[in-house]
Amino acid sequence: MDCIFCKIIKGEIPSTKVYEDEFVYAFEDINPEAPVHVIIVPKEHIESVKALTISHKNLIGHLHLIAAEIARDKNIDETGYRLVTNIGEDGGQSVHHLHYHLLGGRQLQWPPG
Ligand code: D5M
Repeated sequence: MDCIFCKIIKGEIPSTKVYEDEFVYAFEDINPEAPVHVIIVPKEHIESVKALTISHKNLIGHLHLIAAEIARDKNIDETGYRLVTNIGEDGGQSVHHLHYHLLGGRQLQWPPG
């Protein structure tokens, strides 16, 4: 499958790994929008939140716990951070493998553009 994040997970495309376990892989965003910008993905190829089924319930809970752990490791959990996933064209999704952006280390603006 021609998916850039599947290739990153398999090590076919280099990445700066932040975290890995059986189900989840996290790496530094190639084009960071904040001092901390980590991409967190399930190893299973899932297109986006809209493709989730009840079978993914534990996986998504696990991924959120890992995101909070990475935020603690990056020392941004006291100041706060954002965990966001883009869905489809209007959502600004450019890579069609479910992923969460963990952003922090500066004051983030709301609403997003
Ligand atoms: O976000 C897709 C994100 O993926 C975007 O912030 C850039 C990042 N990206 C794309 N290719 C790479 C590689 N090769 N390494 C690290 N990060 C990458 P989206 O929500 O789909 O717009």
